[in-house]
Amino acid sequence: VRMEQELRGAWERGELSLVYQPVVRLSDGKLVGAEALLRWQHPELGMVAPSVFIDVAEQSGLIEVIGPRVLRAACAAAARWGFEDDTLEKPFISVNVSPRQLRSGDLPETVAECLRETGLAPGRLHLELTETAVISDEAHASALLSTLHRAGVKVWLDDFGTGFSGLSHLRRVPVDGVKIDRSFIADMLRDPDDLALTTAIIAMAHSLGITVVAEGVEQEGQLDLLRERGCDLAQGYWLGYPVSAHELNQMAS
Ligand code: G
Ligand code: G
Ligand code: MN
Ligand code: NA
Repeated sequence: VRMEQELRGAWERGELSLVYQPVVRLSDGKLVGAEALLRWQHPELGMVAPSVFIDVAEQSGLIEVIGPRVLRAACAAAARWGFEDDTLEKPFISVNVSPRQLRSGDLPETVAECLRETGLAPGRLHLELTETAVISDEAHASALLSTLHRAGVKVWLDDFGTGFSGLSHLRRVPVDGVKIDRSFIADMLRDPDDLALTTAIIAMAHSLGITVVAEGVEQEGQLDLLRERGCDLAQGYWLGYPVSAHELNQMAS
């Protein structure tokens, strides 16, 4: 309860901020996008882990206030990236959407509003939904995803592989990309099962025309193996830590 009270008003007090982690294309090593990650710097508690406070925000319903603000701030930052140079390929912005935001019904409207206000091209916005949230209510999720697609927004499944949704769900739920969960990437160099799973996800996704992102790449060996297996994009500490919007813009230009 204490944390919930602290979190209420944290945005107004300026304690919440966004950092942006680079996403790199494996074929040429170029930065092609970034994932927005929320940070909470509390005056006494210090840096509170997102895994802790996102959960509190989700349980308490506060996420329905914080979520749209995150979306707006991330779109506003991305709209400025590459602005100085028309010839540059402009990076996409990937924003995490929690299960509760997915269920709440006004997501398409919030998204449309943010795009209108910031002028960000819809195709540059990627929404990251967790695999488990999507498969737990497939009918609702499919309809919602179709609405978002009609608006030109891309949808990615986050933490892919952990929910065992597999091929059948990917066929029924229209997604543009999957992000292979970092637990698989962490062990792929020593655990043949994790390597086999990663390879299978890449092949399966590609057969459906879906882009594959590897998360949590921390070593060069992982990157080499992912490139060899045809993975499209990657992110992780080896490729770049989360940075400010300004720093990301400098990396992109
Ligand atoms: O750095 P990292 O510790 O930021 O993130 C931990 C978890 O918190 C991840 O599962 C990530 O998806 C989630 N997360 C980070 N930022 C946001 C956000 O803005 N909204 C939601 N819903 N989840 C986020
Ligand atoms: O579930 P979500 O993918 O949105 O999680 C993103 C989380 O992963 C963030 O907490 C981010 O800080 C963290 N992260 C990003 N790159 C790495 C990495 O290379 N290794 C580890 N362990 N965590 C990472
Ligand atoms: Mn994510
Ligand atoms: Na993830």
